[in-house]
Amino acid sequence: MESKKGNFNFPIIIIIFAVAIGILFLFNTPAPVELNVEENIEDIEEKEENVKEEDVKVEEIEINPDIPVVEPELPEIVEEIIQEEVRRINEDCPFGKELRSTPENPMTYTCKLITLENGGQFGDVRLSINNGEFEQPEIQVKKGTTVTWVMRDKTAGAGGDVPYHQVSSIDGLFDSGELFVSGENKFSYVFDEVGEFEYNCPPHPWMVGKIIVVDE
Ligand SMILES: [Cu+2]
Repeated sequence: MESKKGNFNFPIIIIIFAVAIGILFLFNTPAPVELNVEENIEDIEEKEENVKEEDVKVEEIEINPDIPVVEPELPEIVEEIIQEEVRRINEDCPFGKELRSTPENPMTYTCKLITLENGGQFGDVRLSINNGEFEQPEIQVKKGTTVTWVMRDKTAGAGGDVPYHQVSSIDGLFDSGELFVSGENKFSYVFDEVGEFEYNCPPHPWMVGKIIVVDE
């Protein structure tokens, strides 16, 4: 019985050894899933390092005052087109122009308004005085034209200034006296001689104008 028992136990011991070795082998071999996790962690760490490097670069650009900011310039040909347009506008508006620059159309303009009394049949030209200036400071008219200045400046007299404007010929040919915004607010003069006739507003020396009279 003993020998049989010994013979019977030997293969069982071999099997137990084999199982034990197998278990040890399994425990020593890392699972494929664990390997992938380690690789993923390394990838994430690398990406984080890249992101940190980019952040540092952006901060350097923001705080570095030595890097010049280059403003875009208009191409030379565009500048020439604009200057040509300005010349054309000046020719179109012999009595002056008002430029209005808008983002949609940078060259919008209107010619300054000179209204002709009686539809212009009698050659009468009406000019306005407003906003502390002669609004049509230089005009050209035909001989025999009546020019009428209309005082429209409601702000005259503000800040201790005089409450009127005046149309006074430099050569002493005409003088409107004090023109107030209400009451007698017009002054007319007939230009019967060819020539250039300058005038100003005595209380406001910066207000100047000129009437150029030409032959019919
Ligand atoms: Cu004045």
